[in-house]
Amino acid sequence: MTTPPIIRAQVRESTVQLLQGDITREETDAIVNAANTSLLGGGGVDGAIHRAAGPELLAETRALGGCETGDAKITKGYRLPAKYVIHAVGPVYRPDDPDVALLLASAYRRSLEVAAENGLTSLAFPAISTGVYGYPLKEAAAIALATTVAFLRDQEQIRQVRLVLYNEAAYHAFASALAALVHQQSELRYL
Ligand code: AR6
Repeated sequence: MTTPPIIRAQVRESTVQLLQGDITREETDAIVNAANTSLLGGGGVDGAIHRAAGPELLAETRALGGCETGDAKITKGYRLPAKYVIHAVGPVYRPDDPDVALLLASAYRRSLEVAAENGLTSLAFPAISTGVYGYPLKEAAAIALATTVAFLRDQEQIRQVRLVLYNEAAYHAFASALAALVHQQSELRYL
């Protein structure tokens, strides 16, 4: 099985990249964790990040006192190639509840804000809430990309955002959502 190509788009001075891969290998300044409100670890990408970072990560997250859904908190990356981990809490998907879309957008926006506040220039996101939390990929991809592009349009600090999709279905959902956004927004173009 071959990995599909990296898709790149530009908004002002920043690039958005879509790729298939394992986020624990990313060398961006920070990787974002799809955490839960306890910040004490779990399965999915959260488990993979804690395993790759080592036990010091849990020692630091224990001291943070949890995190609200839709918010994000930063720690060091320990044994990861990334210097920092931004722990974001997405919503558990509930059909017909309009709050879930706002909370998912907030998890992306807060992660970007925390990265910018800490002077970082690059970060990598997984597809937050699309695993255990059950958010449909197509809707989650549209929210993730619209929120990221809107944030990048209004600032100069963050230069690169990578969406690291674990499987081909997620990669294709994000590729389609990006194509729709490029079509709608004149400031966003493929590289
Ligand atoms: N790299 C990139 N993406 C990954 C990786 C990886 N190594 N591993 C899984 N994914 P999930 P959620 C993808 O379930 O839905 C945890 O127990 C996965 O394919 O990790 O936000 C937490 O502690 C999916 O597309 O997170 C919470 O309790 C995406 O990451 C809860 O799960 C998110 O899937 C959070 O649920």
